[in-house]
This record gives sequence, C-alpha cells and structure tokens, in this order.
Amino acid sequence: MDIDRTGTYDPSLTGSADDGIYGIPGTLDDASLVYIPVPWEVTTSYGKGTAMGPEAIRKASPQLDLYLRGLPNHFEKGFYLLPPEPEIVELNSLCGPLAAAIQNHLEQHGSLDGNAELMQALEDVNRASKRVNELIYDRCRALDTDGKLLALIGGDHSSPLGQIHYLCDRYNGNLGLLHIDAHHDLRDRYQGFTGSHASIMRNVIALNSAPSRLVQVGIRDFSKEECAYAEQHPAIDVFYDDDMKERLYEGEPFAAIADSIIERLPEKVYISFDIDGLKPDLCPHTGTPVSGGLEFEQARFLLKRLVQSGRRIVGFDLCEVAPNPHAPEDEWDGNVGARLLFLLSSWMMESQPNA
Ligand SMILES: [Mn+2]
Repeated sequence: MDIDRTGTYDPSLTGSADDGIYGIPGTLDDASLVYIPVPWEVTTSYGKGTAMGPEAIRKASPQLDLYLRGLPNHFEKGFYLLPPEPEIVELNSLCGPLAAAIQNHLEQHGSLDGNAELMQALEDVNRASKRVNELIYDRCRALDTDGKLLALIGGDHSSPLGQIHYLCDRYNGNLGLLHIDAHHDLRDRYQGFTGSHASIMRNVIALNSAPSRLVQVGIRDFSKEECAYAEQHPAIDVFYDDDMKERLYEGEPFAAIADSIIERLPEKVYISFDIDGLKPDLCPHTGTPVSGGLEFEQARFLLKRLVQSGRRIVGFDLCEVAPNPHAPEDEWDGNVGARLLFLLSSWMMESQPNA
C-alpha cells in the first residue's frame, strides 16, 4: 500500500489496522512518535476492560480521516504503535485474579483480617505494579535516547507512572502535568494497592523529580480526603467540573476558562488524559464513568490553545478507554479514543520547537 506523503492526504488510501495504527504503514525506525501500549488493569475497582483499550483504539483507528484543518500532516513523520510487552500481558493475567480476591474480601470484611494468603497476594500485586513501571521507564529511556516522542496508551490509569517518572527525571521536575479526569486519583494506597489507578497522581507527586505543577481538570468524583489533600498541596491546582460549568453558565467564555488553566502550567507540559474526563456518552464503557465532564470540542480547544500559548507537550498518555464487552462490533469507545489520540499526537508534534 502506498500513501501519498507529498500532497493532500487521500483518506481512500487508508489501509486496515493491520497495516499500522490509523491504517498507515510504517516502521519504528522511521517513526517520530511512538505509542507504548500498556494492557494493564489489575487494580481497577469498578468496570473491567481497559486492558483492551490499546487494541480497541488500534482497531477503530483506520476509520479516521487524517486531515486536520490548520495543522500540517504531522502523521507523515511517523506515528508508530509498539506491540505490547509480553511480560506486562502475563503479569496482568496473573495478578488480575489475585487483586479480585483481595477486593472481594475487602468488600465483605472491610479488611484483610491478617489473612496470610491475601497478604501475600497483595504483596505480589504491588511487586508486579512496580515491575510494570520499571519496564515502561526503561522502554521510555531507550525510545527517548533514539529521539522518539513518547506517548502511552493504557490500560488503567496506573499504566503511565513509568513514563511520567522517566520524563520527570529527564526534565528534573521542570515540567507541569495537565491531568484531565473525572477523578483526582490522589488516594493513598487505595484498597492497599500501592500502584492503584486511583493513586496515580499521589504517586506522581511523591516522586523525587515531581512535576512543578499538577493541574487537574474536569474533576467531579472524589473523596473528602482527596479534596483536602489537593487543597493543601502548593503544587496542585484543581479545575472542578462544577466550577467550570458555573463559570460558563454565568457567561464566561470557555476561552477564558481554558486560558486560566493554561496559565498555571510552565513551558513544558505532560498531559495525562483519562478518557472519563470527557462526558460519559463519549466513553460509555470506561471503568468508572461519571456524569458531567468535558465535551470533545472543549478538550480539543484546550489542547490547541495550550500549544498556541507557546507551551511544549513533552509526552502524554491516554488511559481508561475500554471497548463494549457485550458487542465486539461496537467500536464507539475505540473510535473516540483514536480520535483523541490522533489530536494529542498531532498537537504534540506541532508544539515541538522544530515543527
Ligand atoms: Mn478517572
């Protein structure tokens, strides 16, 4: 299959997902931007299926027309999806049942009651989480050394910790994290799991090279403790969904809200995007859907405005996309995920100094 890379992209030339993500053939060597898939969802607490997120996005991705008004065809510089790391796939299937047994026991009894088998299972799950982070960290270092831009597709929201850790180390914490999510993800050891999806930002803030700012957007489902933690932490800014909506209802333009978000961020920005930050009709099968949330267009506008402000996106992740478990032919979650992934990728490329 041949793609016209010189002129206007002809979407009729788009191939199948087996040719490559978005139906575009390419190689790792030729790619500017590399997607690391992380099919990992051991500690999810409500709906399951985010481990199938990368595959759902890949399958739906050839559906996109790749022309974006106002942007060059950045995909022509190569967007390449790696195969999943076999060890992560194996750890996910080994640890899923262990974590489920712990969660079931906690639901019935409130604690592990010193149950030796479950205490061991908890230790195993926590060790596996750590291992996943190390694998991703090393993979990121190798790709970065080769000059690739880094993007990660979860998995649940614990998936990107290794990548965030790597980039925080690389920039000595001299970056801001824009976190779009329905949830704070600031829980301390949720259900005993040190690597819980609900603790990712607590773990990020605890890094030695923690980002200088954590700006959370779309937040609307949380505990009192998380709220208090965010409030007292000098590096954290929160744009709660209800506050943003009230500002809109009182007549403030969304552009002003977007700018107030962006001005909290330093020049280098990492984006951690939980798909449930969007309205649930855009991600109906995600693990923890919450009513309210951002419109797709608001997210797109925020992204555009961020890059137009002169900030540079140094990496991103897209997490918690999950396909419809009851209807394999339903590609809606993957379709929205692929569209968002393509936008994030294109704007990240656009934000590079040499773009
Ligand atoms: Mn979330």
